[in-house]
Amino acid sequence: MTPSSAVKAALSSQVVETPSWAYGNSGTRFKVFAQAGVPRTPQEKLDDAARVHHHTGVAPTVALHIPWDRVDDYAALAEHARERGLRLGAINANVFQEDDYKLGSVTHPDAAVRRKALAHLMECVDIMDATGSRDLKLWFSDGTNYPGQDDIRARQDRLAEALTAVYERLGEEQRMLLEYKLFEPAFYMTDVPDWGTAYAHCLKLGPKAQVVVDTGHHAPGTNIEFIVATLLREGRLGGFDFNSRFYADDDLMVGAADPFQLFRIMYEVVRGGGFTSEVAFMLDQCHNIEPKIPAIIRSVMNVQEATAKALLVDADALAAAQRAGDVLGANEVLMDAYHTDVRPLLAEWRQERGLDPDPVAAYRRSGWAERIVAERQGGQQAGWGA
Ligand code: AOS
Ligand code: ZN
Ligand code: ZN
Repeated sequence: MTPSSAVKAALSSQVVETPSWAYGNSGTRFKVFAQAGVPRTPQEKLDDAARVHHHTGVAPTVALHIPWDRVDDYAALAEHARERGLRLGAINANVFQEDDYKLGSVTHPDAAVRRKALAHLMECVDIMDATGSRDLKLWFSDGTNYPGQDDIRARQDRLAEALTAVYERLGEEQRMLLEYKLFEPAFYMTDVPDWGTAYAHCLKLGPKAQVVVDTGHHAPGTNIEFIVATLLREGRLGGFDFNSRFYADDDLMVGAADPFQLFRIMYEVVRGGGFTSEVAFMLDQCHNIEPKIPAIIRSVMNVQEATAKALLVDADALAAAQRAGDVLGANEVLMDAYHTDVRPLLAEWRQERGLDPDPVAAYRRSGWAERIVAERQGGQQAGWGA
């Protein structure tokens, strides 16, 4: 197996980006359960994110969502982050929460609505200029509920037109991450339903357009690691929205339902050379019933554990077994790494960095949870079930 020193060195280069909305109250379409002490402002979300980074050492960036994190002065917000050892990460656009978008946003049949949606996307790029964010993350709820409701091809043309306009507005170092999702809220046809559609648009746009894989956005049984391997081969994997699902887009803690799937995904990332800053490892989760900050710490640790196991895979032994057609041997090499308990290695890795070996326990002891409950009244809702 790969020596643990090499695994530890590789782990040091990993960054897991946490989403601002995971710190706020969230729920399902049935109920939002408010928690005591949740942030009231984008600044307070960053304060909580700083605790996650403080205890894990690998979460220095935070994704924002506009308008949920709207402020007057984005440069000042970036400074607030910097003062806490953080950077602002992806800017998530929102063209799904207004009445005008009932029939779509950038694919809407009415040009006036399309113009409004495009203006919001452009505003998000302006915000990126102010925050220094590299990535614009686009998820469109656009789609139709009934056959014949709108023209599938015309909607693709409208989508391409909007994406082209945004792409042309991007700065040299900025990227567009296009996220696909099989269904919901549209139930008959979604305009960006799968990686193939996202990839086709990105390919036409150019190299700054990349696909983002949200692990909760596929049909049951989909081989997500194959998609990851393919996108990496094509140089179009911009990042992940990590979360876990049992049924649909559950947005549960990553690795909760299927830690083996997470390992297989991370193995393809390692195998495909995707373990670089070009691939953004973002979380897209909501913590409706569990305490938020420790849940986010756990999620970051779950990503790290899957990564450590993937890094442990003995590449030479695996390649030799594959060349020899040794089906069982090859599978065993992979499973050996998966079954390794990497928790002691990660505890060591943390201690070497002056971190507590048990981040969740350290957070519980820190008194932060009690402090925010005492100091914050009337926490902010994340925005929707996300
Ligand atoms: C929606 O299902 C998506 O997963 C999004 O990534 C969404 O845009 C994000 O949760 C916040 O905007
Ligand atoms: Zn997502
Ligand atoms: Zn989602």
